[in-house]
Amino acid sequence: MKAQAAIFDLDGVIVDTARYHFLAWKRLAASLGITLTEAFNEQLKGVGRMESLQKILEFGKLSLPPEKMEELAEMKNEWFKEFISRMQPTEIFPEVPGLLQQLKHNGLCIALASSSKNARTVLQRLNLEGVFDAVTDGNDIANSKPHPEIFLTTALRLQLPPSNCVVIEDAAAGVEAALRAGMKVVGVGDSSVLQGAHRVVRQTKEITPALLKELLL
Ligand code: B16
Ligand code: MG
Repeated sequence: MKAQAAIFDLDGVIVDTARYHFLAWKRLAASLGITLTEAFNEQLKGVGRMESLQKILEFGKLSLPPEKMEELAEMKNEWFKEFISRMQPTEIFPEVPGLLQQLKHNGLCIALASSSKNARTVLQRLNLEGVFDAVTDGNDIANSKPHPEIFLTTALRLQLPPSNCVVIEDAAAGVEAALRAGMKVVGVGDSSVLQGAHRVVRQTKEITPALLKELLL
């Protein structure tokens, strides 16, 4: 059997930290007089911290000097860290531990690829450290999704060609990054947002080893 891997995004796929990112950005935007909508937030998912702030400022037609932007990004990160410091392992989407186990049983490697610089803290909070064969996060890359770097780095770490990898993503930027890396993608969420994904499911619980293996044939 050829070696294959399932590469999971973190925020919004394994746990709903996407909500915490949204709440922290919403609070920051409000402090600047900008109302952040859920629809606009789709553009922030999977995107790095500074790029997200840049998008929010453009949305609010604001331009700020780099030092002020650093300060605001730091403020948002402090609020986000407050949320994750209270996280419990019970917040993992309930079907995820079973799925990871089944995939391993089926001989697949499992990896995590998150744009977040806080990904390792979240894994610790969820008792998921050491579960993945490879972890790549925002500290390991120069270009965040939709650039393919995070997925290509993960494939290199797994010593697998990109064509042997399937990515599970909830963000439009993540789907684009995986496609640019030459991987198969399962989108989790709304198919109108996750355009280009080979398959789209509404929730992580609809993903089975059979579905992933079918895409890797
Ligand atoms: P941080 P993912 C992404 O994580 C989030 O979706 C995105 O909302 C966030 O801005 C980005 O990480 C950077 O996060 O500020 O913690 O470094 O979806 O790729 O797991
Ligand atoms: Mg995500």
